Amino acid sequence: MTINYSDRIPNNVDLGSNRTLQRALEHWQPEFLKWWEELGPKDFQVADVYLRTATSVDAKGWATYGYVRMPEYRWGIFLNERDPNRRIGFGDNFGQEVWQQVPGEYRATLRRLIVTQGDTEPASVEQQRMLGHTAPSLYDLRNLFQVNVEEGRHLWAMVYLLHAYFGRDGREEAEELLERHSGDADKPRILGTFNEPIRDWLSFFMFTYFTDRDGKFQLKSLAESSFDPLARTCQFMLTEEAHHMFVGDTGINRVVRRSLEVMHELNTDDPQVIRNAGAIDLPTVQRYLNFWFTSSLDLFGSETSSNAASYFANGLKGRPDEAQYEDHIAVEQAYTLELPDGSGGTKSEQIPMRNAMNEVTRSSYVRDCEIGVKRWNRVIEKAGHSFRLALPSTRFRRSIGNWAGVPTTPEGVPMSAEQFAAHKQAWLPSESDQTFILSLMHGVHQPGKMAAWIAPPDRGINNNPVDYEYVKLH
Ligand code: BYC
Repeated sequence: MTINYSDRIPNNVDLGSNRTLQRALEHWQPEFLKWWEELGPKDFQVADVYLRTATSVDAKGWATYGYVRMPEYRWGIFLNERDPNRRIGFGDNFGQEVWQQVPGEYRATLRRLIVTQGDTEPASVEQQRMLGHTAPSLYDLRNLFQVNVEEGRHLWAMVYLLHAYFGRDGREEAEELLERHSGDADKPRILGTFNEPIRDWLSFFMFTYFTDRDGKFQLKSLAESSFDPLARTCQFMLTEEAHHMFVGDTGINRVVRRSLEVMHELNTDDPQVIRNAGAIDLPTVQRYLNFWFTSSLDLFGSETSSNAASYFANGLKGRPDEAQYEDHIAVEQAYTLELPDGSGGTKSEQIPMRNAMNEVTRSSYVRDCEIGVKRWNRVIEKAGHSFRLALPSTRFRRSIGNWAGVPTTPEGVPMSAEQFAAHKQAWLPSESDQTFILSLMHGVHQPGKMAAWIAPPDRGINNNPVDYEYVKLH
């Protein structure tokens, strides 16, 4: 399926044949660009950035690389190819034909899901807008901008669905996606994590590892949707998403490697000595990990959710990789949850499987998060140190769901609020941690140069060397 690049809005949905839709989107386009200029990456709009742009939806060779000024990036609408034999893969309508239009009874719910997904995309660009100034290298600066333009494209993906399938309400929702802003006191973004500030690159790497990975799992769930245009859009978004998580995974890996180098050079694991040498001590990495992992756990919603049950029953949102499950109806199964008992202990409770879908997805997510942690720990082990990074329990520091507001240790053992307050500094980034991390953040903008707190990457982008001029600043 070829992409039409001669249209003002690149697309593979034959936009030209629907003049009304085309005009509506062309009306939204300048609003988007205005938003990008105002709330996109600050001060780098005229830089030439070595970016990949989607030019095909073929899994092999879907992107083209070249220098682009970000406001000239060809944001467009790309859906995976339609499979004419695709059937509903789960829920009450299992086996029936998928929908090419939105069934009236699910209109409000589907719109809400699409808006929630869409809202996160520009939110992340807003959160990251100041990071260009403090990029540890041109390689990293380029990766930041790659992530940013693609999140912009993911917003386009959702806006297309709103315009094409939800009429006037959809157009209004598309406008509001540019009116809510991350951290805004009056009109914040919908989901918690997307209102957290990202002021430093350690947080950026944690966000791209943990929060973009929530994106992966939510998109996988929506890629199962019976509403076929949503499924196809999410399938293509997942292709782009992989690089974002790579940025987080390798970013954390490089921070750890640099820390180990300094530990080796100075023959110490004293955090203060490592900090004095300009690197980030591993306990601080763990505290940032604790913060962003737990915030991202909340993005899966409550452990017990009637919303999730009806999304599943109605075929709107499945489980990630639904095909791996034997039973796609899931009415006869139960799921056992470990919940707080209200008096400092835990109790087991069985709930119907459909109500546990958020927890099922969260568990798959946690398993996926473990893979990177194991890799980082192998690096630490090889360097001969006993320190290990670890994911905290899914009960720790939760703000959504049954464990919300229940103080526990990182291992998930309930404790009193006083005990929690006494330990908080050891478990979560303190003000002095944040001040220290911010003190390391200085832009390194010469080709091949790297900030002292991070090791260079193993390789560059698209077979270019690490010292390639990934961003040409003017
Ligand atoms: N913060 O039954 P519940 C990405 C709300 S990231 C604030 O517990 P449900 C990306 C919830 O909306 C992926 N509010 O949850 C990553 C509901 O409100 P309403 C984004 C929250 O509905 C990096 C109420 O609490 N995609 O793509 O089963 C960079 C009770 O709901 C939170 C999606 O989220 C929270 N953390 O599931 C760029 C997919 N959690 O509706 C991009 C679409 C819950 O009663 N969204 N609430 O007013 C969904 O599937 C679901 O809405 C959720 C919640 C999974 C978020």
